[in-house]
Amino acid sequence: MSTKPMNIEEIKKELIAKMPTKVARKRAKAMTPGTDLGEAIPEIQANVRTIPGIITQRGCTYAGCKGVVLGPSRDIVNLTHGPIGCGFYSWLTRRNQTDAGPDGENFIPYSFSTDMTEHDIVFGGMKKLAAAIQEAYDNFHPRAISVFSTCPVGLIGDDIHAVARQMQEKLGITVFANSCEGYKGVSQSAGHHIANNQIMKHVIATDDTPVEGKFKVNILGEYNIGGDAFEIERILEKCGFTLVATFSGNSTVDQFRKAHAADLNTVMCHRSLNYVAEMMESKFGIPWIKVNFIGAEASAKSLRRMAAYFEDQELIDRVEAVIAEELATVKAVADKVRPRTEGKTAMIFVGGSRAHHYQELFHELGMKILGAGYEFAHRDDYEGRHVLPNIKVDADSRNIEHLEITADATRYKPRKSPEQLKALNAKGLDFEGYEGMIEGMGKDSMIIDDINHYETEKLIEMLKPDIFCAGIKEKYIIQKMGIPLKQLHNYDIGGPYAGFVGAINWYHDIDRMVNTKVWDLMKAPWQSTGPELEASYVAE
Ligand code: CFM
Repeated sequence: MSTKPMNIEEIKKELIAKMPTKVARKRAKAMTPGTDLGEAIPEIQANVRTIPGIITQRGCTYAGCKGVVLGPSRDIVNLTHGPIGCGFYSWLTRRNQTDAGPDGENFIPYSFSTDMTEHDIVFGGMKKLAAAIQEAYDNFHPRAISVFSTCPVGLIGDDIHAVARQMQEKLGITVFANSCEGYKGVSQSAGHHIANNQIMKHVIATDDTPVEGKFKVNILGEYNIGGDAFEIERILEKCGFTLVATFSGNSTVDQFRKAHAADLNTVMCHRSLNYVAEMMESKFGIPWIKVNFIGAEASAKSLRRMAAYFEDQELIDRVEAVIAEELATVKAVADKVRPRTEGKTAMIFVGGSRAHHYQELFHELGMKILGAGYEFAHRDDYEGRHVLPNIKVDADSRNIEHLEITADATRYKPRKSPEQLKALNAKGLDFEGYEGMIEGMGKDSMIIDDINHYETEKLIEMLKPDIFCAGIKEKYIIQKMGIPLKQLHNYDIGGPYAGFVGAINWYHDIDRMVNTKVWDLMKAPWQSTGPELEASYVAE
């Protein structure tokens, strides 16, 4: 299939044509064309409630807090306080990987839950929670335990923070709780914020042991899906950076405790960890820059920016040598694959950052993005961080605690003077900057926030992309329409896709997916001309 001429306004009209007037008006605000570079960026509606009855791709606040931000830490016992379903469905499905490390501590394969039942809902679950924390401690002797509340816990009012405080005192390890009831925000995005707050309050900077290393960095918002963090760790080590902590792929609680020893915070997923980045800047004086290790060119660019920050010629040279070596291997593969992928088309509707990041990898294959959107990102992830002051704080956002952070009395140490920051800025290091998705996507691309199943099907009917990227909830519906779907949450069984090795993996996987003949041969059940089984109700 080739690129069809598109008129975005017509597509938009068609998408909302059959919706009730009020719904159509609201959905129209969540749709916009992309822009060409340098053009004015249109406003898009984001981070507002999904219209009831619409089948959204979104997840819940508990998912964002437990599943996304804290779940990937390997030596914290992450305990779900709630009925068993929440713990069960957040168990290993995201494919965040871990290396058990020399201490062998790795709780990722377990699912910890208090398994609340009707009895606990009626009489309260605090005793059960205390007993579960004790049991986890007795069995595993973890360094830290983190508790996550699910919807019923919020409804009955269990004081999970009081239980955490009591158990911390009793056990002498870090125990903290997250009030991340699924309904608390409009999506998982609220859960990110809650987790950021609790990590900041209870873990970061609780160990002042010095960290050796010349060029110390943290990675914020990298979760080691399909082994991405392993590849990034490999590259950083080869370049000579010291990785103090990753939030939170393949991480340990000790790393979090010492994270304030880093001299630069690099933000991979802006949506899920921007709060910690900002708070660490205010509290410890650590500047942050946005990076992207999805895409070979993007990885090279990120490494160059990180090296530029440290202003050390030896580091800069070493980074250039690594980039040259790695890109040569990547390019050899890209040259082979590209003739088969050039001109093909893709759509990416996922999450709060990958729908933007993965455009890089498609461009490296010469593919065009017809449509993209986030599930739960905010306007700044679309329009750029400069819109932050103009974003209306509604009741749903106000529902999530905003921590007022001031400089730490003893640990605040600005890493660069204002003059140095200014000089680096002039060299292209935009501190605390993120340009968002819309800029440069092109006028002929469609951007839709919180896309629903109906709009997805309509969009596919109209534009017939060669591949669609989303998640498991969309996968088989879209594949029944004859379009291959690549899961960008858990990568199906693939990955890593980050860094240079990841780019090569991606080229091969996408080549296979867009060039297989199977989708043309396949007929949906209702298109079958073969014998058909018929049945009728006995009661008729
Ligand atoms: Fe950040 Fe993520 Fe994403 Fe996200 Fe997620 Fe994810 Fe995602 Mo699924 S933290 S916003 S809440 S990059 S789990 S690793 S893939 S929706 S685009």
